[in-house]
Amino acid sequence: MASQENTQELRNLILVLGDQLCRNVSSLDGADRDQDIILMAEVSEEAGYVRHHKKKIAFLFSAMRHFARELEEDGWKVRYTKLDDPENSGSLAGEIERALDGQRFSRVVITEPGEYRVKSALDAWAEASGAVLEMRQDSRFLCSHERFQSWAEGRKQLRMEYFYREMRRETGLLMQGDQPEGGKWNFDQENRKPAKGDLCLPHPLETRPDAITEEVLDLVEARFGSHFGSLRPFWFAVTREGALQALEDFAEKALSCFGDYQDAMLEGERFLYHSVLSQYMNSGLLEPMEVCRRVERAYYEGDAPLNAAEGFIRQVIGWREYVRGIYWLNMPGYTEQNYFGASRPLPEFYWNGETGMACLAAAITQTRDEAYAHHIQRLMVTGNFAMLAGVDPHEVHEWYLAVYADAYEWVEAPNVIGMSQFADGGLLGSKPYAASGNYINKMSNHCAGCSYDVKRKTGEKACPFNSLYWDFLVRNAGKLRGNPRLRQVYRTWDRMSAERQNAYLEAAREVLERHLKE
Ligand code: FAD
Ligand code: DLZ
Ligand code: SF4
Repeated sequence: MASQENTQELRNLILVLGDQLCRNVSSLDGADRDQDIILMAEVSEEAGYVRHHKKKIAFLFSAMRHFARELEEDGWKVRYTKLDDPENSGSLAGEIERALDGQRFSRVVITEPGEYRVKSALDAWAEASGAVLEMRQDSRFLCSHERFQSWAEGRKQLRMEYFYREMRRETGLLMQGDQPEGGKWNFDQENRKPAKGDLCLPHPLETRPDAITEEVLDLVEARFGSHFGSLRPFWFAVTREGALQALEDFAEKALSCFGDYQDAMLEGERFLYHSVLSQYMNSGLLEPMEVCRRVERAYYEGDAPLNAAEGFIRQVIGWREYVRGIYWLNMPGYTEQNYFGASRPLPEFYWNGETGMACLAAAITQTRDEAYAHHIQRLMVTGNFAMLAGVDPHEVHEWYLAVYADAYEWVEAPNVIGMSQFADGGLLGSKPYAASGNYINKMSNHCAGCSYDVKRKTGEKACPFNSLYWDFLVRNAGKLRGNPRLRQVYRTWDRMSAERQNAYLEAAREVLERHLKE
């Protein structure tokens, strides 16, 4: 993509970030094809602020290049910097400076970046340079920062469920007048079925890499070869058209069972009935509302039951919007929170999957291969283990931010710091998502093939989650004992004999010694 500057006076320099690959992005509102220049840049600063999974970088660079090409074909002037352009300054601010150099723009326009880090850097650049920077709201989200702030104001607890109902009313999704379809807002009770090995499971739609993607794959191999993750086979869609096909495929093949098996895990099955659409929504290739409308249509056309359609829509207009609100309400500082004062390093096996714990090995190896794991793997396997083991939440946060193709801080941090590690002291949840091996055994078939025994509580063969669970509760009793939702759990602990209690704590000590070295 050649740069296309000319000497005539130009109006706006429009910076489109790698996760804003959407024709409806607000920075393009009112833009003029003849005068304005769209700037897109692959920069080492963004590729390197955490050591992203190779597939994540490849996905984004390829999607950026395809998007730039589509804009050009549509008559826009695009100035595109590739990572290996010799003149590449390595940073977004540097690329803006280079684009402005010698040109006469009246202002730089951008849609607000999703991450606080990038927003602050661009604000600081504008202040230092004296340039006019117009930062517009990101209209891809339903709920603005102001709206979330006013919803949150004065509430003791920020319950997602109430926020979600407002979003349902506002969008009219699955609504009959002012009443929810089916007479209930939430069908979660029906969405907790464990899966059995005999299910007929679809695979998310695979896209074959084209020449642009192949070039990017070579670049990523050369420049980021030491980063975590397998680069090939690479099958993500990298265009809007491809992402729309993936949505269609999900709606036709997987959605109908999405609800039933939403919380299930199966050895060897990486996707179950999940959509694998988050990387497309988070980068702009798909708009969340169009995804929800498609899912709603499947319900009204009789292709999906209500528990599936409602369950899916709740994740997108409920959880996704809600965690973004929480992020912006609590930044800066949110990612530094550490309610339990946890300080252990992240075990090495999070990077290589080499552990005898079958559930963790499955979640981590598929994360390595696919840059994907579904919600329950992230929450109840890798997240749960890290919290029980007392791993420093900032290290956990950096791991999640690096390893998933859909990871951007606005969505990752509330899910990790808040939901999975309880490091914010309970903004998102009324109690920590702590569980022993029993939960994993109920929701998966991993335990059957594990070198540990989920039924054993102590001893070398005992499932490590079992003793860690109690150790976590005892270690943090000062902070958790008063929690009404944990009263029963602490009662169970108090009723145990001192001998049994000590056996648990001793087993946890051994587990930590063994597994943090694994
Ligand atoms: P599906 O199961 O098909 O769900 C449909 C859609 O709902 C998803 O595509 C996503 O857009 C949305 N969604 C579901 N749950 C959540 C949630 N808790 N928060 C926000 N959106 C949600 N999601 C990310 O997009 N990026 C992340 O970096 C990320 N990190 C996470 C870390 C942890 C510890 C946990 C517990 C969850 C995290 N999630 C994250 C949320 C969720 O796990 C992923 O959105 C989901 O697994 C993506 O796969 P999918 O598209 O197949 O989702
Ligand atoms: C994640 C990412 C990566 C790996 N590389 C780039 C890039 O080179 N150029 C770019 O504009 N954006 C990239 N991104 C996405 C940004 O990190 C993202 O825009 C911010 O995290 C704000 O959400
Ligand atoms: Fe995971 Fe424990 Fe089951 Fe093994 S026995 S798969 S470690 S829950």
